[in-house]
Amino acid sequence: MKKIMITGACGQIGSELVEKLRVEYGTENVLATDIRKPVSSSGPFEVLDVMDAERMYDIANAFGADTLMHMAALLSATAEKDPVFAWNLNMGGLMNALETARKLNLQFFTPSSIGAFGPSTPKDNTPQDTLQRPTTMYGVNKVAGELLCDYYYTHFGVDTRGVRFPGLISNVTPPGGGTTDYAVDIYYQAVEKGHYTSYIAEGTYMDMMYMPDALQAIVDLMEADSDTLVHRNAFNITAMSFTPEQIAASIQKVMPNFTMDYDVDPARQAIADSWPNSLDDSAAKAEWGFKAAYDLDKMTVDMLEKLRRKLYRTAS
Ligand code: AKB
Repeated sequence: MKKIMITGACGQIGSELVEKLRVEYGTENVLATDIRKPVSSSGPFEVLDVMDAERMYDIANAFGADTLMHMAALLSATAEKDPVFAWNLNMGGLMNALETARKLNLQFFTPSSIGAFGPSTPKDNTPQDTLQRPTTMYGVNKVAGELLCDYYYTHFGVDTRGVRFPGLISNVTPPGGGTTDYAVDIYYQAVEKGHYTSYIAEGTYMDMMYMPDALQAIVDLMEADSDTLVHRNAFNITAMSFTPEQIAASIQKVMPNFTMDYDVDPARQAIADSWPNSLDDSAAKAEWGFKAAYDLDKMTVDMLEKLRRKLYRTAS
């Protein structure tokens, strides 16, 4: 039976991951932790600042965890505003989590990102193994994190695993401080205002994925037979790649009156321009059977339906 501890459990991925894992493995077997207390919690919860190595170890030990999923991190746009803090939090938190995993012999997951690539990386069908010279602090953190996880596997035998997530789109917890967040905002604004002003320029391709596919990918990778994994910590995965005008066109199939214009944010556009247009995820498919269920139009239909229900319920 798995006993899973999650850091950053109130964040965009963490909040939904906790619920999914509680369904899969039982509520009492999934311990959520975060620096802030949630308004309500469906199971065990502890307040944890990931910079506090001793408390992280103590909580994992007392819970009897056999798995640690380290999700706490600053995203790309926020990291760029305070790079020193981003380095300290993203790398310090990861180091504390890896040390906890090493000392307690835990299986370990932490996400990398398309942000681990840079302008010199091949942009189309970006290979699994390729040039990684990112120009953002977030990217520097992600590359260092991938290498650190490899190191803990090769030197200490910690069962580290991870994926390079594209932009994640969800109707539950909004993201905070990412470059790909426009692809979430657009659905909220479509439902609330029928119009969206994009901070990402026309023609900018980025990889994306609907949250249910991202959560399933985590479960599948963690359940995969260790012997089949060659890359372990940094699998390219993707479900779709689109531009702002393509996601707008997808929304217009459901809401013909939806309109979009542009007010490009140079800071986030520069980050987007440094990232791939589309990833090659053949290694993830071959090594642990990764498969995404949602393409752009299927995701759009589901997002708009769920958001209409959610926003209507909130308003009433
Ligand atoms: C971000 O935009 O920073 C994240 C990511 C792609 O890692 N969504």
